[in-house]
Amino acid sequence: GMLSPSLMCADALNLQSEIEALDKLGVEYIHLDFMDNHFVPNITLSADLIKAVKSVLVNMKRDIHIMAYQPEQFFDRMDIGQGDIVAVHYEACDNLHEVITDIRQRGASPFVAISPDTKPEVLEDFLDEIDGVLLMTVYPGFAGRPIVEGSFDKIKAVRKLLDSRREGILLEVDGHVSWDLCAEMRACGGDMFVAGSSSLYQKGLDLAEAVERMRALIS
Ligand code: S6P
Ligand code: MG
Repeated sequence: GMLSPSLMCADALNLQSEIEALDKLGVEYIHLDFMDNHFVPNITLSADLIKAVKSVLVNMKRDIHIMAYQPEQFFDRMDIGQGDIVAVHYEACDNLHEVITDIRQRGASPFVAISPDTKPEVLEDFLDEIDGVLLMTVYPGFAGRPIVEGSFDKIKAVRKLLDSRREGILLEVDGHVSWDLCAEMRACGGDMFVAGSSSLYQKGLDLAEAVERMRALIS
């Protein structure tokens, strides 16, 4: 599986060095949470910051998770383009097909995100147009939340749905991907794992060692 450490869990006063360290360790993605204090009751990284991240990346790719209504209004400000993953919420868009097309036309990879109370079947209409699904295993808005009950079964159900359509649609698991749970999440069929306060960003860990340990668990 691939790693996508969550920047909102990194040291907010040292974001550049945190990003560069992950990039040097060969981490695949940097997970960038954008919130509008409306779709979810919080604000984290700004669109300008998400744009600025681009300038320090070498091999790592942006994995942008937009928890906002009308996500398309932020695409220009984030400078969405080639190499980016952009996940927009099913619950936040009433024109989801158009939003997906917009992401694709910018050269980026569209993902659809679903919150814990949303059934996997809603994805069926979009599977031919997207490169992946972001499955929330906590209620979105905050780091450090407990896993939602039934999440393992939901990962399996989404995996089955994706595979029944075609090979290669990615399944990203976001929320409480902890040391204890990540291997099981991988076994259930996850491809990409958002690592936050319940794993890589626990206090006092050496980042290189933590990345190695996490890689072994999700391999
Ligand atoms: C939550 C956000 C997530 C968090 C992640 C943090 O709204 O979408 O990406 O950053 O869940 O990880 P943890 O281990 O604290 O849940
Ligand atoms: Mg996220």
